[in-house]
Amino acid sequence: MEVFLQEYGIYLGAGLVGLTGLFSGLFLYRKRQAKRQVASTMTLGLEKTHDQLKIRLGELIRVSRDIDEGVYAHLEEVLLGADVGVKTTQKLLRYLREDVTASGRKDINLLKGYLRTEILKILNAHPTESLLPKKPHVQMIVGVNGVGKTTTIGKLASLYRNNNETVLLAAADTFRAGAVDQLKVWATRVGANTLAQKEGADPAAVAYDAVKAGVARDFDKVVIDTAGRLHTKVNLMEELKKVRRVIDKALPGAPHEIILVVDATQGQNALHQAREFHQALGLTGIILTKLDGTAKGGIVVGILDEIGVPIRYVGLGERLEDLQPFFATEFVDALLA
Ligand SMILES: Nc1nc2c(ncn2[C@@H]2O[C@H](COP(=O)(O)OP(=O)(O)O)[C@@H](O)[C@H]2O)c(=O)[nH]1
Ligand SMILES: [Mg+2]
Repeated sequence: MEVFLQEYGIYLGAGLVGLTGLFSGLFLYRKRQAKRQVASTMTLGLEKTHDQLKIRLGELIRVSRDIDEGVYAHLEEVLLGADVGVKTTQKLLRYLREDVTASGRKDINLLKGYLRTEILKILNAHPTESLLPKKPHVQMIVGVNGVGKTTTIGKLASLYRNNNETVLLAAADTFRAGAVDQLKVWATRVGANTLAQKEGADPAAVAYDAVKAGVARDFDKVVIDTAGRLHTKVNLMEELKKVRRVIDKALPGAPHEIILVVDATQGQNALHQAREFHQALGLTGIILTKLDGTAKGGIVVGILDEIGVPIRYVGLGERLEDLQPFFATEFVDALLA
């Protein structure tokens, strides 16, 4: 009997612990859901980077009194850890030292405020120029395989459609199996048109036809998807330059934008890609995707600073609405809040 009671007691205890766990789990889940409903897409998309920065800066602030040499050294580690990159980290630290010296205010509690100002200084150095509207407005989207070009084109088309613009998507990635169909699925989903030839067709010919069709049928936007990799013997950059030349033949002055898509989870590799594509093609904008999948969102600051090309949009998830225009202030606030 005693053994039975003991065992019963154990089960009861375990049951209670389990129930409490279940309820507190449910409570935390509901709380998180509520937070998600009020937070902006930017805040949610940058959650990983934000949380990491919050922990590491929080520790630094807790154990320090003034912004001193030790703080600069730690901050350097934190920024490098968020993939801001060596050059841009040095620049941020230099700005910070200058501001701290100039103001004479070293209280550690001012650190985040200083950081916000210095990051904004860098982000605002390369603003997006407003473009004169062209009809059709032709955008050529470039980038290596798997970074999110086709998905991003689908999301861009959705934004344009919401704005009541007519959109023609050109499937000039004729190399990758399934790329044409993937683009068509997006087009159907958002109410855009596509122009495609069969797999293996000449990408420049597809782009040419699309721009001609865009002019003839009076589309507002023509967005050209391109390949990220070709047969090894074909040089990607040379092929993309050819596509660009042919677009200009179809409509002098086009493409009006050449936008590079890079994957933020690739870190410093994304920076190398940006440098290479910019050298070859002269980029007008950059879109950074998959920021939701990394704690290294500092790459945004590094890329903007080192390449000097404006960030146009950021990809913060796989849903249609997860492509957001990039605004420096909103970005920094989501990062440091
Ligand atoms: N989590 C996340 N995934 C993304 C984002 N953008 C694209 N992807 C995913 O990246 C993968 C490759 O995308 P795709 O558009 O085919 O790349 P492409 O080869 O450059 O055309 C797909 O699974 C997309 O859903 C983003 O912002 N966040
Ligand atoms: Mg693709």
